[in-house]
Amino acid sequence: MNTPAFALFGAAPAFESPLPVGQLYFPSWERYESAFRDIFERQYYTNQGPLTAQLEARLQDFLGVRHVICVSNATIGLMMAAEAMQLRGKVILPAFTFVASAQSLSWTGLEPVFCDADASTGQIDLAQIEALIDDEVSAIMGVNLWGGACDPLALEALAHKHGLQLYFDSAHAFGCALDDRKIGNFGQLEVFSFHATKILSASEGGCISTNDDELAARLRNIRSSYGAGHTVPVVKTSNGRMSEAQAAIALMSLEDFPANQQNNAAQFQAYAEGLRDIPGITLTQPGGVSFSNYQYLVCSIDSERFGLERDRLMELLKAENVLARRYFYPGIHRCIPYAEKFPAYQSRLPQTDTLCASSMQLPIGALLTLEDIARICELLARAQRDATAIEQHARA
Ligand code: T4K
Repeated sequence: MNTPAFALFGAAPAFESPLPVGQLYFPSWERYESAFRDIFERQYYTNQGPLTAQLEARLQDFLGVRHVICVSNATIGLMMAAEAMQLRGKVILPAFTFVASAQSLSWTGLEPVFCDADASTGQIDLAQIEALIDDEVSAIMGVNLWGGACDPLALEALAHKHGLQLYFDSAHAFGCALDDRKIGNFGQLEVFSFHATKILSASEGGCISTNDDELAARLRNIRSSYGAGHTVPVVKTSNGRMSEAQAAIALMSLEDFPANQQNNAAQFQAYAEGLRDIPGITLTQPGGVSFSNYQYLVCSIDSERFGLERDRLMELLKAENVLARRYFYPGIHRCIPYAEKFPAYQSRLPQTDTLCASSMQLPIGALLTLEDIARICELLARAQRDATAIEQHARA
């Protein structure tokens, strides 16, 4: 049998340099230089400087929300949120999310209660939440995944019915909207990530949005151990301050958001067309929103129909310099410390386990062209056609 013509078996890789997943939209050097020269001239580097204040005002306008509190990253934003909301006992959240969602609870002394995911959307399975509610549960953390949303209106109704607090990890959902309401306006508050891999980037960073004045005041005091805004009683303070350098990058990124969203949408469409006729690959549409940021390109691999296991396919792509990732893997219920602490979840979250075993993210964002996407899709089509030979050679 001929050796399949893939880099895994010695052929030249399809791409000269690695194509990572992650948005990685950054401004030009000239724009950096000018923004950073201003910071240098002001000699004011952090703690609610003029750029951070400007960013908060612009984000409030953009999201249509009363308060935006910028933070140094979304993980600390989630920790601050749990503290400001004065949560107690247990919090329900999906197991199919980034480990930071659950770790924020562990840091604040709360116990995560893991809910299974909907197999087709990846979002929390709303039908399974009610069975998890008991007297110790004080809140639900919805997670808006992959440029889609987890039905925040239904979650609001559910939380209201049971007298629970509700907030959202919206790390993936900046700029998304549900009709005329932007993500950022649901529940008591929402937390966004401005990591470099997100559509709105501060390199590292994030923000909390809320329409609740009291919560906003508490969040501002928790964020800075030496105060910004008027003083309200809070038990714990932290350092979640955003630096002026982060704010400068985020301001430029916010300006670029419309163009970057359009670029993502065009790339997503190109993938949709290129993957449509390949057996065994299903593209996950960002559901639950009327406007998506198309920040992630997620597909699921049916190994029977495709002919290769997801992980073999990723190995093949990596050799071609296409750095596909398996977000999320494993489900949080299988991560330290939760696997040991709560072993009962191992058999209770079958849809999360299936998603972790089958989903794969492909590159989308600043570093790709539509031609690159056509080549990636062509690679995948060829991998599917040559699946038997690939498997035989990989095992040899
Ligand atoms: N909730 C959810 C649902 C989340 O997904 C996340 C984070 C959070 C909460 C917490 O948000 P933050 O505290 O991070 O603000 C990434 C990101 O670190 C993380 O933000 C993200 N979600 C998570 C899903 O993925 P990594 O370790 O996979 O990213 P990293 O740094 O390896 O970057 C991906 C690829 O991009 C690599 O191949 C290298 C490339 N890259 C990356 C950076 C940062 C570059 O070429 N240049 C760069 O500057 O975690």
